[in-house]
Amino acid sequence: MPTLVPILGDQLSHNLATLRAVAKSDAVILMMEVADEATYVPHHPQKIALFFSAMRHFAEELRAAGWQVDYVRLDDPANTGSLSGEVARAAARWGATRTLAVKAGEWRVLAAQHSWPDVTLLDDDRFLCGIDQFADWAAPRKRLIMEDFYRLMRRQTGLLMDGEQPIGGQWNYDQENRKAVPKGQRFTPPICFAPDAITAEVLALVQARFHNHFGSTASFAWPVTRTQALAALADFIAHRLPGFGDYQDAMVTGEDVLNHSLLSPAINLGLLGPLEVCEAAAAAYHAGAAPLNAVEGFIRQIIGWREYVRGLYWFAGPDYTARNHLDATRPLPALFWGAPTDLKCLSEAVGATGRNAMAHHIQRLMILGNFAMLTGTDPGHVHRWYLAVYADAIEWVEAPNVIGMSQFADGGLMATKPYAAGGAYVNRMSDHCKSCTYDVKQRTGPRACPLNSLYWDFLARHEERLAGNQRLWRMYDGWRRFAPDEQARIRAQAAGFLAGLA
Ligand code: FAD
Ligand code: DLZ
Repeated sequence: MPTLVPILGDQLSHNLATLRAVAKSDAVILMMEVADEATYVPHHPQKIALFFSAMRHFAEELRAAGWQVDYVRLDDPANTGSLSGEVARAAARWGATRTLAVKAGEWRVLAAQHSWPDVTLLDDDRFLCGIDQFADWAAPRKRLIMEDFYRLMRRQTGLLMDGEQPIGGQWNYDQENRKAVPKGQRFTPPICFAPDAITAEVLALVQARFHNHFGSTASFAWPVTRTQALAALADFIAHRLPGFGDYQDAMVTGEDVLNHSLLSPAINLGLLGPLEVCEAAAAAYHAGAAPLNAVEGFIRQIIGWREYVRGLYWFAGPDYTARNHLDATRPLPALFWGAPTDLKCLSEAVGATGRNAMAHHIQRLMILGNFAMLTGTDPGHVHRWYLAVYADAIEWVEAPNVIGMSQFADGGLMATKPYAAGGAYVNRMSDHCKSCTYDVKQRTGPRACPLNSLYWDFLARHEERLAGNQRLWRMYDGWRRFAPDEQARIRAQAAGFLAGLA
C-alpha cells in the first residue's frame, strides 16, 4: 500500500522534507486545487493563477523525475472543494492508510492536516531558523527586537561576515537606504515570463471561476517554475540589486517595481530557497558588482525580517490574527477594493495591487497600512484584505507584517511604535503629492491633505495608550504645542473626513 504524500501550493520545492523521506516506489504524491483555498478570502485572480500554474508545472517536473503524481484539478467534477476532502478521496482511490506531509504554513491548514489518515507531519525545513530555535531565542526576552535576531542569523549563515565581525564594520546600513528618487530617474523593468500553454489554461479557468474577485490577470508575468525563478533572480542581481538600497523606501508615480526584486512569490511558493537568494546577492558584493548598503539591505530583508516574522507567527499562537490592541472597529474602506479616491498615494498603491497582485513594502506599510491604522480600521478586516490581494501572501508572513508591524494590533510584540505618518512623510519619500488633489502642507480646510488631520487625530485618540512610549514623545510634544482651538479644528477636520469615508 502506498504512502500518500500531499504537497501544498506553497511547498513546491524539490528538496521538500517529504520528498527526501520516502522512496518513489512507495509513494503517491497528491496535489490539489481546491475551491476552499481559493475563496476562504477572495484571493486576487492573479494569485490563484500563480498558485495553480506553479503547482501544475511542479507536478509535471515530479512526474518527469519518476514520481507517481495524483493531481486534482479545480474543475474535476468530483472535487470536494477542500484539502481534507481530497486527501480522504485520494486515500480511498489508492488504498493508502498512511499520510506523510510537511507542516502547513498557517494554523488553519495545520489543524486540518491533523485530521488526515494516520498522518506523520514533518517540519518545514526550508527556513534558516526552525520554529523551536526561534522560540528558544524569543522566550526569555522582554522585547523581540528584529535587529538582535538578524545578527544571530548573520553569524549562523556567515553571510557578509568577516569571522565574528560584519563586513564593513557595521551590521546595518539602513540610514543610507532612504534616498528620494531624483526627478526623471527611470528603472530597468523586470524580466517577464509570458504565459505558456499551462498558464494560459489556468488563466482561462481562473477568469471563468473568480472574475468577481478584486484584481486583473492581464499583466500576469510571474515565474512559475524553478528555472524561471532562477532567471528572475539573475535578472534582479544584474539590474536592480546595485540600486536596491538607495531607493528601498521610495515611491514614484507610475513605477510599480523600482529596484525591488519581486522575488517574494517565488520564494514563498518554494521555487527559490532563501539562502541561495542571499548567497547570490552576497556573491555580487564579493565580485564588486553591487555595493554593501544594497546587498546588506537585501539580505537583511530575507534572513532578518522574513525569518523573524515566520518565527513570530508560530511563537505568538493561533489567536494572533484576532488581536486588536487599539480597539479599531471601522469596516475596511471601499477604496481598498478599488473605489475611487482623490488621494494620489492611495490610488497609486491600490492601482498597483489590482494590476499586479503586488505593491512594494513601503506602499504596503506607509500608504495602505498607515491609512488603515489612522482611520481606525478593524485589523481583522485589514489582515484578510492583505491575505487576499498579494501574490506572496501566506498567513505566516502576511499576518505579523499586518497585525504587528502595520496596525500595531499586537500591542508592540513586533514593532516598538506604531508606523504612523502624515502627509509630510509621503511627500518626502514620493512624488505623489505633486499631482494630488490635496495640499500636503495644509492641516485643515477643504484642500488639506487628509493624512495630516488623521495623523494628529490618531495620536490624540490614543494618547492614554501611546503617550508613554518613549519613541513617540516628540510626536506628542508636537501635538501639545498646538493651541487648543487648532487642536479642535484638526480633530473636526479628521472627523469630517472619517464621516465621509463611512
Ligand atoms: P524586496 O523589497 O525585493 O525584498 C526582498 C525580499 O525580502 C522579499 O522578496 C521578501 O522575501 C523579503 N522581505 C522583505 N521585507 C519583508 C518583511 N517585512 N517580511 C517578510 N519578508 C520580507 N511579504 C510577503 O512575502 N508576503 C506578504 O503577505 C507580505 N505582506 C506584507 C504586509 C504588510 C503590511 C507589509 C508592511 C509588508 C508585507 N510583506 C509581505 C513584506 C514585504 O512588503 C514584501 O515581502 C515585499 O514587498 C515583496 O516584494 P519584493 O520581493 O520585491 O521585495
Ligand atoms: C493560496 C492557495 C490557493 C489559492 N490555492 C491552493 C490550492 O488550491 N491548493 C493548495 O494546496 N494550496 C493553495 N493555496 C495555498 C494554501 O491556501 C495555504 O496558504 C498554504 O498551503 C499554507 O498553508
